[in-house]
Amino acid sequence: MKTVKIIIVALLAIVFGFSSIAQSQDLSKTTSIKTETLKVSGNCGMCKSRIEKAAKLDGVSKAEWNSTDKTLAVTYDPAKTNIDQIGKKLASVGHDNEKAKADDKIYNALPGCCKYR
Ligand SMILES: [Cu+2]
Repeated sequence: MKTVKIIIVALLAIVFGFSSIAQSQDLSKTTSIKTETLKVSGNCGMCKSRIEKAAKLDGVSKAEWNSTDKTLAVTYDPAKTNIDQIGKKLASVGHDNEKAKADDKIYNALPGCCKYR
């Protein structure tokens, strides 16, 4: 009877041990995800969808541009991308930002309503 009890206790310890390891791994996963804001120039709804689409690089889980204060809130995995890369990508589709400036050629090709300069 005593050995049965010991076996049960040992099994419970193993089960709890594994679940706490799994939990700590989940925790480290979620804490490594970063959310940052970046100033990004733009005007209208078209700019908003262009900016948000361009910001969705691999590793970016969320991108939301606020047309009132011209900021982009971006949630990403720092192991896969970084804010400089996101800034460069936004400049490549015509939107000046804190990290990079759009080429005049690309900027001039934007629709009239999107000319923010
Ligand atoms: Cu626009």
